[in-house]
Amino acid sequence: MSYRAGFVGIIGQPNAGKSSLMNVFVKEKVSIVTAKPQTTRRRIMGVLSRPEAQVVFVDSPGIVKASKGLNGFLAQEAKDVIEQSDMLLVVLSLDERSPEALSDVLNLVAESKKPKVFMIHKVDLSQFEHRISKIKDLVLEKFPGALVLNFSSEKPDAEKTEQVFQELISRLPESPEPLYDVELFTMQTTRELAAEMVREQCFQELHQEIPYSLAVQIGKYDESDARLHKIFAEILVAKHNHKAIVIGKAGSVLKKIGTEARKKMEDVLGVKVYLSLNVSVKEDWQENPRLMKELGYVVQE
Ligand SMILES: Nc1nc2c(ncn2[C@@H]2O[C@H](COP(=O)(O)OP(=O)(O)OP(=O)(O)O)[C@@H](O)[C@H]2O)c(=O)[nH]1
Ligand SMILES: [Mg+2]
Repeated sequence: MSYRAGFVGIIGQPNAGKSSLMNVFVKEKVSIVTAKPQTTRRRIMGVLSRPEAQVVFVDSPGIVKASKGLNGFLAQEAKDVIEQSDMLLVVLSLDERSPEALSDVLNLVAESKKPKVFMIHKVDLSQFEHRISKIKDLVLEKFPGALVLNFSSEKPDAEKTEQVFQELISRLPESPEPLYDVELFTMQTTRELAAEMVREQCFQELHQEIPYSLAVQIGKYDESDARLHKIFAEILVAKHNHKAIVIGKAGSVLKKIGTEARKKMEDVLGVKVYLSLNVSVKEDWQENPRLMKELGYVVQE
């Protein structure tokens, strides 16, 4: 078989396990994962290179309906991933209670003629086993003859993973060479990875609307000592009263976020990390196109 390479857009509802799935295939923690929906905010690429093929997974924000603000950006980002990928991996989770949410995903991908593989995800959740055939019927009704695979990223099985991989590469275009350096597993810079690790920890430690309305920016990133990266990160919150909550009593919450994020960075970056965190208020940044742009959530004005 000739060499193949291309972009596989991972599309699904919020919390369907898209980022977890990509991390399983890439065998690295490329994209952050939390129990809360809307964790992923922009496309994240993860690369799997093998002698016969290179698969560039493109993780995307879960599908939401919105046209403005941060949610508008998330919706647009998912649409752009559909448009710019060579094929789609459509993730339908067993723990999604709403049939409408599944239909929304199917309707959105139906607008694209690109090759598609459907995946019923989280099949380790045996209490929802009865939903497997229902979801499969829903897919086949709309996409007769489509390939529908079952998968669990929580308990990935090597044989199943290989099967999915083979199904994906058989639908990718032939390519004279890899698209990216075969040593790379993500296109994110260390700064971007570090910011995401802080955001992941914020999602884990904070509740209600706070994680959804914060952003993380890396100020200084000092790698002059190759064994100890010094990282200065700013957590931007949207409201004055959020600042005290993120800091916590005597700084306890911020300290926990910092300690855990630092450990994750050390794991992923493979170096010791000194992490300094600061919290500041940028009022309602997620409604403000200029501030959103500054934070990397690029929006058309
Ligand atoms: N039981 C089970 N849980 C899973 C599986 N895959 C992911 N999860 C959990 O589902 C939750 C959401 O996972 P993510 O990978 O962040 O989901 P996502 O689709 O990227 O979510 P957004 O980025 O918010 O759209 C996390 O708590 C994961 O641990 C799976 O195969 N089985
Ligand atoms: Mg995600």
